[in-house]
Amino acid sequence: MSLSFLIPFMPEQASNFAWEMDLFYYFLVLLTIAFSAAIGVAIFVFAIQYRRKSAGEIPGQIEGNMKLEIAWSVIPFLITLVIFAWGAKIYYQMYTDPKESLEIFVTGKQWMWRAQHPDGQREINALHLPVGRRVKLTMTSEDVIHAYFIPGFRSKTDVVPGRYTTSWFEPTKTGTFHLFCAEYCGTQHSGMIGTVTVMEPAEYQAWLNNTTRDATLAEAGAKLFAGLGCINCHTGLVEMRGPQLEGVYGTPQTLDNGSKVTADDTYLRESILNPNAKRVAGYGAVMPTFQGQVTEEQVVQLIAYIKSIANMEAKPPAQPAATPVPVATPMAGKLAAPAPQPATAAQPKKTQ
Ligand code: HEC
Ligand SMILES: [Cu+2]
Repeated sequence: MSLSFLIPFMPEQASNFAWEMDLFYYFLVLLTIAFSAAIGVAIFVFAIQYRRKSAGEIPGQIEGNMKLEIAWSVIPFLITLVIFAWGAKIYYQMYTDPKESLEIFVTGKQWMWRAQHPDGQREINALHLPVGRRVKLTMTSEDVIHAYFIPGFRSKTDVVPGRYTTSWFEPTKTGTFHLFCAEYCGTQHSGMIGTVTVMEPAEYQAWLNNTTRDATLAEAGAKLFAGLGCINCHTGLVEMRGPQLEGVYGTPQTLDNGSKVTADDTYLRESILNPNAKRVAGYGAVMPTFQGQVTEEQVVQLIAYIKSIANMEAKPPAQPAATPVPVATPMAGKLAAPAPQPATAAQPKKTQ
């Protein structure tokens, strides 16, 4: 349903949310006009009708009117409830992750937008998307608060340092659309703009194929996992100082204070950047912080790697063939423990 012909100032409706968002907006505008007009007219009518008609005139006392008072309390109350319920419904739909979606990671940084596609294609101040497919954005910032705003999609989400925010939409039209930063973020805020290009699925596939990529996010993460030495503590051997990370993603973790948290993106990010904030039960505070050593994009890659091994049983690194991305072997010589061997005892985490 398109109502854009009614109010020509709105941007093109290019996502699944756009028409309802616009309808809601028009509803609010019409409501505002109706009340403003009614109040304006009443002011004039009353001013004329109840003006003082002769000097010394004493107006009659008005003692109140129950029916009138109930009406002007209950009717606006019902109207505001409609605004609330409708607004909440739209909000709930927009911020509930769809089951199946194309997942894209976005990082904001003074003053540019970077995006990473699941297979590792990256772009700056641009976003290429297929039409008719649900897209979920997971976003974070390297510095200050930004906001990812695509007016054509009626989609605007804050991008906050230190946490992940998500939003989703389904582009319904091919074409190019504006991308803005909608949160004042410094001198060149107004230049933090780009284009969103929505293409037919086949064209999108061709774009993916023609865009250079070094590695998928998970592959890049696996490289970092070895390069940064995570592997020295996280290979799943009993002697290892850190917990095994296979099967961790999306599962509840018991912390040393007894509480439980789900290992989602935010938890994993914090585990890497501020490991002591939530310490896994049964382990010492030996993990160094990687704050300042990895960019947000690299954190995303590490998380993608940890996600990629989510469905795997923890295995001693003696069978690296079972890992999709072989990372375990090259660093084996660096292990502090004796020669890597299959685990023979229960993992420390399991003893809790
Ligand atoms: C010196 C050893 C060491 C290194 C190096 C290390 N970690 Fe850890 N890591 C630990 C220990 C010990 C824990 C458990 C205690 C805690 O939560 O801080 C842990 C916990 C974690 C957790 C939470 C796991 C869970 O089961 O909930 C994640 C995720 C993690 N590390 C990722 C990494 C990544 C990614 C790297 C490399 C960038 C890394 N670690 C480097 C020792 C290490
Ligand atoms: Cu910005």
